[in-house]
Amino acid sequence: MPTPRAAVIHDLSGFGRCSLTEVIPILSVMGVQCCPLPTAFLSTHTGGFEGFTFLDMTEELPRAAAHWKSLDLKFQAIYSGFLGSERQIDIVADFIRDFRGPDTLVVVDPVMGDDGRAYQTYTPAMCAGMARLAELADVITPNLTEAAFLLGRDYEPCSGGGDFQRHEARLREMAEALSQNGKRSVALTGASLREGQTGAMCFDARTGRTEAVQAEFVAHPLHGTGDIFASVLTGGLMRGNSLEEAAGRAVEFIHDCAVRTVAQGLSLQEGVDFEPLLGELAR
Ligand code: PXL
Repeated sequence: MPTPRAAVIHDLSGFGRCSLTEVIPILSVMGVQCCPLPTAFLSTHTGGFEGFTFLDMTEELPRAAAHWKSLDLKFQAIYSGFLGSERQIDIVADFIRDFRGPDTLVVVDPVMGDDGRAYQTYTPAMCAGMARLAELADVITPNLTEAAFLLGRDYEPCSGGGDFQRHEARLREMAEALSQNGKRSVALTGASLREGQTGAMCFDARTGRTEAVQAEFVAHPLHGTGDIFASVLTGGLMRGNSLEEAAGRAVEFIHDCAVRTVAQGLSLQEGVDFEPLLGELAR
């Protein structure tokens, strides 16, 4: 069988482990050929570093896409993440329309923010555009902040309150609302159903079912886990896993990486120390 191929539209941040520095090794070890279209080159990610450089690649994206079109390249998956400008919303939407085949899996990770706030480089217009882009997806992977932005609701964190029954009902309702009447699958990340656990609330458009996937988690914020989640999920779906299986794998992998990272006492900005554990994903 030929190696399946994914076009990945995400940024390249030199230091701090996120986006393409996570997506490429993860997809590769899962047996997927990753073809990156970098939306921007940054010296570091934007979460907690000051003075990072930012090279906007907006002009380059349609040029690279046109070249790929002239080569008649086909992709089994198109996966988008962090975008570098408002104009990139339409460019990525055009890319999806141009390259999507009948069996292409389109994953939009609507990267916009965390902890109730947009990332430094995201404008309100970009966030509104991300909601339009997400409409083209088969699967979306928002965190709770991004889900609130997409639904036009106030952000409500999972922690606190202690009423986990209410949390669970709320997370289920959010995942289903994000599916737009069951049209697309949703893996809502950062969904905690019990103290000391976190994971994802998944609505699977194929089955119409909503299921939670959880793992025990050390209470410690880590950078770049959302990109790992969406990458492992995409790799799993491309291998034929169900949404729940693929999300389960992603949550388990992040759990193992988080334990390792916390044990080493790495700073939050350095991201998740995932490289030594990549072999787990090869199986
Ligand atoms: O992990 C999401 C992400 C991706 N890319 C860049 C970021 C962030 C989050 O801060 O800054 C550049």
